[in-house]
Amino acid sequence: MLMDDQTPYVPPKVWIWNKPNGGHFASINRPVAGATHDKELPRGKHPLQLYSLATPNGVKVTVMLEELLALGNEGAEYDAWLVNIRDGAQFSSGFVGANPNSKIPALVDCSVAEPVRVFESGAILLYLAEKFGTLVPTDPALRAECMSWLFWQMGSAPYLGGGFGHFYAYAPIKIEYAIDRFAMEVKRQLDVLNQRLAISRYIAGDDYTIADIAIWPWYGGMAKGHLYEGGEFLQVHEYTHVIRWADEIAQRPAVRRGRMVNRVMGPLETQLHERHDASDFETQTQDKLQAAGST
Ligand SMILES: N[C@@H](CCC(=O)N[C@@H](CS)C(=O)NCC(=O)O)C(=O)O
Repeated sequence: MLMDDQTPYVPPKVWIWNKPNGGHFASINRPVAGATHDKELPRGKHPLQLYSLATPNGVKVTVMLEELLALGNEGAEYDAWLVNIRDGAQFSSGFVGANPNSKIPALVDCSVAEPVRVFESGAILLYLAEKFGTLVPTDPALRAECMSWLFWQMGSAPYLGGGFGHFYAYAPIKIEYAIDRFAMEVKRQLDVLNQRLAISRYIAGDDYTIADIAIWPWYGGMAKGHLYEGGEFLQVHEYTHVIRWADEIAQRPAVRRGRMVNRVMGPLETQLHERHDASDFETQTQDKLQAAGST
């Protein structure tokens, strides 16, 4: 690869963080972990406290919580607090306490005597599925299939987001080698899903599970051309079974609600910055539309 001055880059013996890299998230990337500032996390009235943002990883959890509520689990009532990662809110002392890895989503279960923190979206889905005894099969073979796809998603999505998305959409220079490498891998992953969904209604079998909830925001979003404006580039219309599955899931009322929570981009009627009550879906979005109309 050639740098701007056309000099081939030769890595030094020791990497030093001495310049901004110009990438989309350059201002929040650091090579060290831990808090940058003291700030406690807010806490609301519900058993579950979620600190998140409506990225694909965040949406997994809000969809899960809305599905649990739709199934009648009152204990799944939650406050969803907005963590604006572009402002570095993931580096507050409170957030680092909930997730030492400083990435949304993070959940704190306050329904137990000693609040339990859970981070990593896959771990949160599994924690909630086990807590409420639903959306994960109990039959060992079906459970193994569900777990396999859940962990497949957790291992695969970094190639889609951190690999393809980063180099195709966010990197300040277009590097053919990197884009080729990750476009190839993401197309292969989409084909894995397409072949699976050709023979199975849902990812883990006949029933909708946390495997669907984990995979849909990433690969459903990609197959529908919603991510990185990369739909045409990757010819995602070819993955017809993924599209059939993505469309079906998108129609679920809980999914429609869940994808709105902690959303700060897109049409105003799709944004619910914070969720503290089921009625917020109507009242807050109406308030926003009215405020926009009156300006
Ligand atoms: N493996 C993690 C990934 C979480 C993640 O990458 N979160 C991103 C947003 S999608 C984030 O918080 N980035 C902020 C940062 O990197 O500083 C999970 O699934 O929870």
